[in-house]
Amino acid sequence: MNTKKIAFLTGITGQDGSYLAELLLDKGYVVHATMRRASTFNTERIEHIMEHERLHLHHGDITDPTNIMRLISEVKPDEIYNLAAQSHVAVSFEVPHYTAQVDATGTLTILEAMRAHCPNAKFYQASTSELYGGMEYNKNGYGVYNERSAFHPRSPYGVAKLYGFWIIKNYRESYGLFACNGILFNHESERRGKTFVTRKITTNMVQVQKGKRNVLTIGNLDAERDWGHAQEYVEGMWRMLQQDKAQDFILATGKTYKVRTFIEMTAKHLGWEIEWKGSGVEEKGYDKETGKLLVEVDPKYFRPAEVDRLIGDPAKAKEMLGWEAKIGLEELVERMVNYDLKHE
Ligand code: NAP
Ligand code: G4F
Repeated sequence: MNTKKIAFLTGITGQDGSYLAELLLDKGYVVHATMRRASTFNTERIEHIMEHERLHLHHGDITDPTNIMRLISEVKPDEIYNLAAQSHVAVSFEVPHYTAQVDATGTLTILEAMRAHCPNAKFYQASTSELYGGMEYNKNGYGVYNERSAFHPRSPYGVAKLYGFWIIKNYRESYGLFACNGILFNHESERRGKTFVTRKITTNMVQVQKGKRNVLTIGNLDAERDWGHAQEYVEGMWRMLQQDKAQDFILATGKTYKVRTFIEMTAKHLGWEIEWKGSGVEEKGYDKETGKLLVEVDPKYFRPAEVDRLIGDPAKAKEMLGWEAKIGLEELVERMVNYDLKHE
């Protein structure tokens, strides 16, 4: 397929941005993407496509309206993907104001640039299951979230993204812009940042096995997440922009697992069987066979308010986009562990 469409992408150096850039280049797009100036190299995830003839990298920051206005007025994209964010929930409690500038106002800046310079473009906003907050119960326990579920964000990150969600909807309703929210549940990969729980578990446990670290130190073992593979989710983002009408969609697997289950599965791939002893902050995980301490809890990783459980209903995406997650947790863990065994 050779569309010669022009895409404008923020957040290309992140996990999702790197997969999305690959997908768009494969589909024949000309891709203009912003990256931040950093004192060290921040292009590890895109090294393999940096020299691509249809990829154009620009210095950019979505907290700088003049920068975004200028870039969008020059590029005049057909499709805009706003993936840039201060995306770490725990960090958002420490830098709430900055998180709001990037995740809330930054979204508005791009919408305003689109309204002024390319009102017929299509806009994808990286929205999140953090909008829901994991507080909804039904008679069977926790609810499964769909596109009509109520929001109750539990962090400055979630609240900032809620602004992003509503400003997208507002510009759609007010100005007729094609702008849609992808409400994505957690998606991970070999490229996931190493401070998110899944990649922290796989890298740290591999390091323990190689004798480079003593133990995995973790926070809430009982939080539950609906984890898919990021590479599949960027395909869903693209499909949302190929529709005739802008709408919001959930992408999720429809299954949820505890953090402790992710640890147990990682351990299994490394030849260990975890035996848990103690409870609360005293809980520890040992290798059943040797008694070696593998996991301990440190309350410094607890959050001021926690999202206990997330599970999404991807039915609308399946029906209207023909999208569904195929990679289950077992395969996700296996891919991440195998990658980290080679690279850690
Ligand atoms: P990520 O790995 O943390 O990547 C975030 C990207 O945003 C990086 O390229 C980062 O640049 C860039 N960025 C941060 N602040 C910026 C700013 N002020 N101006 C311009 N760029 C900035 O996140 P991800 O996992 O790929 O997630 C992509 C998007 O989806 C984010 O908006 C996230 O909130 C959202 N989301 C993610 C998930 C998930 O499970 N992964 C689920 C739902 C929603 P540097 O490399 O320079 O830091
Ligand atoms: O991996 P996490 O940091 O991801 P979280 O908070 O779910 O946020 C991610 O997914 C969201 C979609 O739902 C995105 F919008 C967001 O940008 C990001 O990509 O934490 C997952 C769970 C939490 O309940 C956390 O308390 O794991 C728990 N956890 C337990 N120990 C830990 C740790 N999380 C981290 N990061 N580090 C720990 O040591």
